[in-house]
This record gives sequence, C-alpha cells and structure tokens, in this order.
Amino acid sequence: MRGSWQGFPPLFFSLLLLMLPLKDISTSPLSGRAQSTLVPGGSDNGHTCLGCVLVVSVIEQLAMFHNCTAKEAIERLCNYLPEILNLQGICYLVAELYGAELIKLLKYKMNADVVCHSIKLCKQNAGQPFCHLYPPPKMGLKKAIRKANRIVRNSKVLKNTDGFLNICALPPLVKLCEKIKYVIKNKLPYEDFDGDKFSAFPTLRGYHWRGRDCNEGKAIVYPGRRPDNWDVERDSNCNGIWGVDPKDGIPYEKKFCKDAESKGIILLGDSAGAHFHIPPEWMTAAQMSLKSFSNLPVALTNELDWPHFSGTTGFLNSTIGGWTDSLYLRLRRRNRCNHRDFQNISKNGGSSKNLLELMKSLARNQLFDNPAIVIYASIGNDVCNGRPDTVAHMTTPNQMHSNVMQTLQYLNSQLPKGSHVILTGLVDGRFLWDQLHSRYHPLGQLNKDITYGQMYSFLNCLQISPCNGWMSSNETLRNLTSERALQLSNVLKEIARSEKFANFDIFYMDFPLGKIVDEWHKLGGESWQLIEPADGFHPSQGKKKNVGKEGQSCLGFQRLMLQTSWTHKFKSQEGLSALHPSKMSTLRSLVFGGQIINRGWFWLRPWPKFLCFPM
Ligand SMILES: [Ca+2]
Ligand SMILES: [Ca+2]
Repeated sequence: MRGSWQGFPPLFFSLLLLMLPLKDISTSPLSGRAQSTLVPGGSDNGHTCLGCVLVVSVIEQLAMFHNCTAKEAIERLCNYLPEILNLQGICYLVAELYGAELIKLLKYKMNADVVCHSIKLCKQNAGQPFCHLYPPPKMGLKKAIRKANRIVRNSKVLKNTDGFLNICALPPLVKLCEKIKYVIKNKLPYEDFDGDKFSAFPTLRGYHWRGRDCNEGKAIVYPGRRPDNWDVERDSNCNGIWGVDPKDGIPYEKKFCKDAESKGIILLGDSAGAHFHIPPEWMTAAQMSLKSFSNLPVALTNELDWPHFSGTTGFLNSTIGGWTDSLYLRLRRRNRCNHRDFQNISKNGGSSKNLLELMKSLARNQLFDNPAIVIYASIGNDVCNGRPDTVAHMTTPNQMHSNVMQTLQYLNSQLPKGSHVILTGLVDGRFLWDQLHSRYHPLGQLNKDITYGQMYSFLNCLQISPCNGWMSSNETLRNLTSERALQLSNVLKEIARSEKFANFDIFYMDFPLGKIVDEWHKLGGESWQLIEPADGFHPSQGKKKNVGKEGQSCLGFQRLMLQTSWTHKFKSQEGLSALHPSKMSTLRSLVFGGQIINRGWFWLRPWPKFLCFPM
C-alpha cells in the first residue's frame, strides 16, 4: 500500500515494540486508507522498514546519549512506556523476542539501515532502488549488510516469520483493538450509551471530538440543542444553564440565551483540523523520559490526533504546545450559551472525496438544534498522495466541484436554517521544502546526520510519503502540486460565489499561510517554527516563545490563524452569536457563583487563560 503517512506513527510504536501488525486499526492521515498487515514480505514493506529504522535509531541514540549498552537502552525505552494499555509489557515481550539480534548487531556499530535490512524488515523490492535513511557506511551498504547477515545467521526468530506478533490477538488488547477499529470505521463515539452521537468519555471519538454529553441516559439531551421548555427543569443542551431565576420567575435560558443567536462550531476536515501531532520527544533520545510517553495512551486512542487542542474546536489547555486558542473558545467567550456546542468531524487523510462518507457522522437536527458554523477545511489531501505518479492521482477541478457540491447538498439537508458554511482553500505546501529541507529532523539532531530532505527522500523511496508532490527535491513537481492546489481552491471560491442554499450562506477563505508567516516574522519568529517538528508536514500549534509586546506564551500557527483570518470573518458578520456584554457578565457571575449549574462539570474550572488577546 502506498501513500500512507499515518502508517508511520502507529508503526513507530508497533515497531517500538518491534512488530505489531496494526491491520485496519491505523489509517493514513493523508490517504485515509487502512494499512495492510505489517508482516515481513507483506504488502506494507515501506511502513515496516520505516518503523524499524526509526526504532533502531532511537535505541542506538539512547545507548549513545546515556553511554550504555544496547540492552540497557532497550530496557530504558520499555521502561519509559506507560503500563496503561499494556504498552510496557508488550515492549518487554517483543524485546525478549528480538532484543538478542538487535544487541548483537548494534555491538558491531551497524547503522539502522543495515540492521533493518539484515533482520529483513527492510527489503529491496524488485525494480526498486535500495532505500536507506543514513549515508552508507564506509564499507558500502551491501557489504555491511552481508556482514550483518553473518552475525544473525543462526537467529531462530528471523528464520521463523510466523513468530511475528499480532498484538490485537493478545487477550488484554482484543477489546481495545475492537474499539479502535470501531471508531476508525464509524468516526462516532465508542462510549455512547443513548446513541445521540455524543459521549461522556474523552477519547475514542468521545468529548475530545464533540461536546460532552451531560446525560448519557437520554438521547434528547445533547450539546447544540435548542433548550427544551427553556430548560426550566433540566439542562437539555448541556451548556450548563437551566432553572428559573427566583427573583423574577424567568428561566435562565430564556433570560440569557433567547436573543443570543447561539451557534455551534462544526469542522469538516483533515489531519490538520484534527490536530495530528507526534511529540518530537517520542523520537528524540536526549528528551526521552517517563514523562514524554505519558500521553501515548490518549494519543493512540485519539488516532494520534489532539482535537481537544485544535485551532477550531480545542477547549483544553494544551499539553503539547502553547495555550489552546480556538474558534470554539472564542465563540463561547462571546456567548456562554454556546458552551459545548462543537463537533470536530475530521480525520487523518480527510479529502474532498472521503469527507463525503465522514460527514455522515455529523450530529445536527434541523428541527431541534441551533444553527451551526461549518468550517470545511481539507487543506492538502486532494493533491497529496505517496504514489510515484502523484500528479495522476490528484483530485481534478471537476471532481472537486462534484465532491464539494455533494457535501453542501448533504449539509443543506442536515443543518438548521441560519447556518453558515466557510470553505477554506488549500495550503501552498511548497513552504515545507523551502523551510525544512536543510534542517535536521528530530531523529538527526543528536548526530547532526538526518535532514528533512533526507527523510523525505527515504519516504519517497519507500513509496510511503504523505505528499510526494511537495515533499520532494523536484522543484518542477512542487510547483505543479501548488498549481493544482490553487486550481482546487478556485473551485471552492467559485462555488462560494455562485451557489445558494436554503439553510446556510457560504463564504470562501484562502488558507492564510502568507499572512501567518508575515505576522510571525514581525513577532520575531522564524518560518520553520510554524511546522510540526516530528512529521515535518503539519502546521504547528503553538511554540512557547516569549516574543511580542505582551511577552505571552500563546503565539504560534493556531493563534495567528485565528488572528489573521477567522477574526476578520467573524467581525464581518455583525452580532454573530454574540451575547450582550452586560448579559454575559451577569451570566458569568451566576455560573461562577454556582447558582445555575451543576458544580461537578469540567467547565466549572477557573476562567481559562486560553485567550491571550481580545477578539
Ligand atoms: Ca450519548
Ligand atoms: Ca441549557
């Protein structure tokens, strides 16, 4: 299988544990296709090889950094993994199986390419070039591999390919694998007892992805609903507001939210919208610790996405970057009645085509719910794939038109009247190569040996690049990819200009990369800091950087995105879901006085410091 980036991180861990076939449970953020079984000789050689090279590199670097043996480095790595989800136990189990060969090979100072070829996790396919990440050893790659082969000649494990583990067959993990498969397939919360598509459980497409369900026993209670009988008796829309003001007998929902034009935020998007992120400390030996892997279980059960920190629907204080700042938080700040009314319907690999299926997980009832602001943002997957003939597999303008029109027609059949749809253009991904190709990848930082350019070539060689068009040393190809992206953005622009729908109006917005970069430069930042370090492909959320007048630590791509574009869009729509300041202040004091809401809910925490500048 080709073109799947997201084989990469799950595989990193699968191979961290040296061999976990993650069939069907991991998908590519870019291709969105399920991975095939990762067994030697299987159809997914590229991912297997990449995973092996990454893990072996990490083990080598840990040994180097801590001045210890390979055996100790493997133990150290396993110890860093959390016990939850049995990650640590599995690591030890796999280390038991493969550790002996690895230790032997590393003792002879074999580099990761040589090790992985000799243990058959990297293979040269017929008619394909010999792929390697590191510069070849002095004696030459082939000779080094022959030498390595002699070292592990008697290995029982390598002779017996059936010895490879299927992690999902291990009793403690059967259930978890089923859950992950379910959410990957359906993109609906796994824990949803009343079937209203909202959950009280965070991961597995739970409330990290769409507002938390405040009553799991009633399918008619969920975020985004118009209040039922002004919520006199109970909170029917989970915004925390219900009951009657004893002073005047007016229900609080009526008093504060009646004319507030409450609206939810819904994102239809890709891995950027879902906030795909691989913490660089997961593959940087010098930064690895018990703490650096503590968020691994949450990441694995969220498909390696972090929607709860995302720029559109994020709501929790980020543990992987600066402060979370999001459109949802801003809307909520303007109007507390909007509390919990968000849905992040994004997936790794989201494109105009596969969003047609994904959007069916949308939860919006035309009769009972508030209108919504839908952001349509598939910013690259229509031009990104890992195929050698990448241009032939890009979405054409005609296909784009057809896909987006189908999406809009579906939205028109689902969204309450008075909704808005904002179409976002594609990004110009030439930025990636221009900014990163000569910089060191996290894996290359210790020895100053692996640049992003080398990593991109390795991925291209293995035919698993997330984006052959832009992550390429071929300038003509990069330009062609941008040209197609621009054509597709123009299709969106034209649709927004010419099409009309009964239940929403449409806007178009360019992806404001240029403006973001300019703003970032003005604040003293450098362009490369706006890109995720570990994958070198996604926009970065927020770098902790004390720049700018305020010296605040909430700067970064996400914030600049909001500042440069969304804010403008919203300012242009007078009164969009804003609550009058005096009402807001009373509502806030009531909320914090605990008079009208259930104290046990998570949002009763102190007023968040998320918002670093006024909207
Ligand atoms: Ca539910
Ligand atoms: Ca309510």
